[in-house]
Amino acid sequence: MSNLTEQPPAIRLEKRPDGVGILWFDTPESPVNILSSRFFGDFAAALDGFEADPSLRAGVLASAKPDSFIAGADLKQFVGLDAAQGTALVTEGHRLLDRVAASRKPIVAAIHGVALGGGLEVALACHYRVASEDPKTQLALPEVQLGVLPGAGGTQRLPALIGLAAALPAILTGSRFKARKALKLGLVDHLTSPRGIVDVAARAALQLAEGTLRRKPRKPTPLDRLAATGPGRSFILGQARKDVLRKTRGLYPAPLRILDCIEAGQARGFRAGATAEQQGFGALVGDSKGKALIKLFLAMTDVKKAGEHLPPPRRVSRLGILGAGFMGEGIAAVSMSQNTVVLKDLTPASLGKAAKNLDAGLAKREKSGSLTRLERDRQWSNLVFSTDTQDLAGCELVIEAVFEKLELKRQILADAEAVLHPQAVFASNTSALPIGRIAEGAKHPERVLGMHYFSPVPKMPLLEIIVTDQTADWALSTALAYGVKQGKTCIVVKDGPGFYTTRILAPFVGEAMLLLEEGADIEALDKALKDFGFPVGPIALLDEVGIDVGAHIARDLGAAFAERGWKTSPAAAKLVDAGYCGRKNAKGFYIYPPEKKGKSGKKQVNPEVYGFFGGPARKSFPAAEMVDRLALLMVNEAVRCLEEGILGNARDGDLGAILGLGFPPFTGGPFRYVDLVGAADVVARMERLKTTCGDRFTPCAMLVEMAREGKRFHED
Ligand code: 3H9
Repeated sequence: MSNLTEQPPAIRLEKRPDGVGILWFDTPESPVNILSSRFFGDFAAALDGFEADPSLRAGVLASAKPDSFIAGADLKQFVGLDAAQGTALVTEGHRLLDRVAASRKPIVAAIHGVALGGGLEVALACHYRVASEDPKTQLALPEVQLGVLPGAGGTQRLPALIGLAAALPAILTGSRFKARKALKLGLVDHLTSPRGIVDVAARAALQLAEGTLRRKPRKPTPLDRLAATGPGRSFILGQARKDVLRKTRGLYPAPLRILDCIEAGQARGFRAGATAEQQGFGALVGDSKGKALIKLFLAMTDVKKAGEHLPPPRRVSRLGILGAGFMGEGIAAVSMSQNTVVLKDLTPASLGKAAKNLDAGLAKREKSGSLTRLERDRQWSNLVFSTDTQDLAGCELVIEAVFEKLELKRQILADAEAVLHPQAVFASNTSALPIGRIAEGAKHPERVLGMHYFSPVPKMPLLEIIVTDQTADWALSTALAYGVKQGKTCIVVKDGPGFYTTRILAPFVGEAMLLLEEGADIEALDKALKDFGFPVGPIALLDEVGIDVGAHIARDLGAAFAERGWKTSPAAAKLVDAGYCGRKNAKGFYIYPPEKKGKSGKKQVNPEVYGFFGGPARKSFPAAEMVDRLALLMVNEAVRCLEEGILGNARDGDLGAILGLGFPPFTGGPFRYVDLVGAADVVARMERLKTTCGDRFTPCAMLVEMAREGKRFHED
């Protein structure tokens, strides 16, 4: 296919005097190389030139972009594809990469930077792979996370290269490999420095052409030997299928389809596997679940630009964290790679505990190879442990993570203001206390905002930033930029009871309590919501969050929204009075057996808690009814947040609910869920529940209007 516009081609062939043709990837008008049908056309044309030139004896595929090899297929293009178009796209990719693999002149991939998805598949089709030993170099087939499958030969060539047993987890989880690990797996053949990588690859290509270099075959592992037999292969694939079904509850079609493709290839050869892959890719990319996950990725990328219209952020060279508890320690863990971090607490004992955990975390990362010793030492030396407020002087950003008590937080703010520069930002990591109330007595309320992290901080991707009417744009821009540096997806919301995430979580958990009062069974309720797609059920979640925290929030938000029929069960408060705080004090809805060899045993319902909900006799509720009661309340509250301007747009609402609360990702979030099933359907289901359960199910005005006018929240 030829270039349709005046744009330069995405691939340029450089003919070197030593007989090596370098095919330089350089997707026009994109910061990274991305595969598209246009890219394939340019690639085919460059290959024609390479193959036809007798002076070229070998080839190298390299990127002209800084620090990135190929970021995979163009995800923006995927959004508009139906199944047939998806299959056609990857069939074209297959044809091209089969040509690379079958080339009589050896072709070597020079990988510096990310080689993701189709980008890694391009490298897999080459005859040899050289990678730079650089932290930016990362290799993965992340398609499963996007609800699709590796569609350019990955399900066939990866097992062939690294063995079935190693390939399965890599394709089924999409995990990224650094260069060293990739070498160990046999995914790449040689490591070098980023600087001379193209020359090293060219030398290898010539040696392959001359027959003086051969790929070293991987030493077979016991699992490889098992996979080499028919029954062994069936056993490994059968175990993988069981594992997928257990983890996904059958809700995600991509991993099962991936297993079908691998199985087809293993049983009937590369061609059969490739055909299954092309069909499977089309089916997944055309499906609503695949589309929702792709749009989620695009929304996460898009939201990184949220600060573009704001004044430039202030540089943060010193971050203060007040409170060295679990949250404060987590915030330090995601910040210490950036700058000096002052972790302040009242007692050396709490600082000592945090220091021990942070050190252990660094040691673990060094052991896993994700940190060098030097980097570990550098990050550790960024930490300052202090009991003295004076040490906050010079901090450009301070995040308090102390106990959820309004008076305490106000006092902490006043103490900090006494030593802080007037243009230092003060952030509260509260999950529900209104930021405006915390800032009431502040000397500089314009620099006060909320930075609501989720627990455990290093693992949870969301940061909810809360602004009041007084928060200055420069303060917001500084918090946003810092959140992105911490690797978080940041949404900005307005101040109000529970902000966004806590506000939509409260009726969800509250309804679960009411269902227990009506006689629902704890396990059946948790199972219903997990079968709908939440990662944990509402009751298990309350145990994790803390029943005391939940009761506190239910009381505050229940009071704030009582006039519109919010109903809260008194049971949570009674449980707290009886000493039930959840998992943290080993007294919750569930009994958690002690860990054995780092693994937790199966939790059991604590029968005593039914005493707080009318006794041990339980009733059966239809799963769909339980799901509707909880999930629709959450959806309705989310829409209300948009209606009231707490949320700036539906995109942020979807991101917040999925990344912060585990709303089923394949639905695309509460707003995309409404678009998927239709606002009229949601309103009708809520109206039915209103007649049976009460006014709290009144659909909000915005939902009713959207149902009446057949509108959607998202255009695409
Ligand atoms: C696949 O490959 C299927 C195959 O099997 C089939 C083959 C036929 N598409 O994130 P950033 C853009 S599935 C379109 O802010 P970073 C991104 O939108 C794909 N655009 O930077 C943004 O554009 P803009 C498997 C893409 O440094 C800009 O690049 N691949 C794509 O934090 C910068 O992005 C993946 O899943 C793409 N694939 O992170 C990789 N990738 O400035 C997805 C990037 O106009 N990508 N862009 O808004 C990533 O993980 C990260 O973007 C990356 C850079 C690590 C590359």
